[in-house]
Amino acid sequence: MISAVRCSTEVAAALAAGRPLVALESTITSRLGLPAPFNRECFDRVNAAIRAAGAVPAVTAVIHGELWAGIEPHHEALVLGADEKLAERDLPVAMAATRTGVTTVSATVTIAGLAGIRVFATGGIGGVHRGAELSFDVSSDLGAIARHPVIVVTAGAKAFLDLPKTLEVLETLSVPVVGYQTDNFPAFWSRSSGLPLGHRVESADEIAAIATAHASIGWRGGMVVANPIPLAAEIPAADIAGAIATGLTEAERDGAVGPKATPKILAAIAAATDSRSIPANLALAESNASLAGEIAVALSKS
Ligand code: PSU
Ligand code: MN
Repeated sequence: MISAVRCSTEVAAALAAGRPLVALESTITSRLGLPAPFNRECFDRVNAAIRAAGAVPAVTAVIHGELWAGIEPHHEALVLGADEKLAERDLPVAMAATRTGVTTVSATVTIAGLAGIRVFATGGIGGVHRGAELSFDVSSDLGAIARHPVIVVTAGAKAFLDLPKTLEVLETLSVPVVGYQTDNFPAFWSRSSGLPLGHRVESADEIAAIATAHASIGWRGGMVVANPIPLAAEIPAADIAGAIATGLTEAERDGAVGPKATPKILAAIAAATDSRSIPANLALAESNASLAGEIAVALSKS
């Protein structure tokens, strides 16, 4: 194990024993991702879903300048309450300044890759923002997924992004994208964006086989498993479209650009849907955690 990453007692033991592990990001379970008390509910549900699948959860965070893969129980309040969002490029700065912060998808795949954790569950990855042809706002999540050998389980990408361009950039970066029991790229709150995917898989075993083949051809990058939100929790695309438009307008009005854009848009969409977006967000995160746990178990047997 690389010394730049500290592991919780439980995660260190699981790594040493070759047990299945699933990394988790900490931005979604901070107030930047979900309002209290739903951030704690999300934290508890994703951790429980991974355990129920037979894997060990490894929440990633930066605590007093140290990168952690798996946090100790006494860190939980600090991590749930932290409000500095750290992407991959922020890690060295936060380390040198001994700061505490929550990890985005890009920071999480970095830490998971260093620790040797091969599966990661998030809610929805960042991607190409609408209007990126002018703003150049393309999440560093995409490049990080391409460079770190971690399977990312995600409910597509957040529907306020430009999903066709997000898929194009993933193609440019040679990131495999497979639909889990779906032919279409999911749109976070909705099961389908209507955008077809090239590859569909039916089981965690198939995903493990693809990851193993991927590594065998020397590629040291990750892949995306697109897992649609459970049907019962879905908000149909037509119902969420107005809230997305409101969220984007409010973020623009308030000048929320760069890393501040995503938290602002998510909060505005929650307000515009009378908080209906929140149970959907919790359900998709839990479903992704459960599938990630199954994939980790399948990988540990292969
Ligand atoms: N999905 C959510 N809530 C979130 C995020 C994703 O439901 O808060 C976070 C993730 O941590 C993701 C980040 O990596 O937003 C992307 O931010 P940006 O667009 O600034 O790269
Ligand atoms: Mn950005």
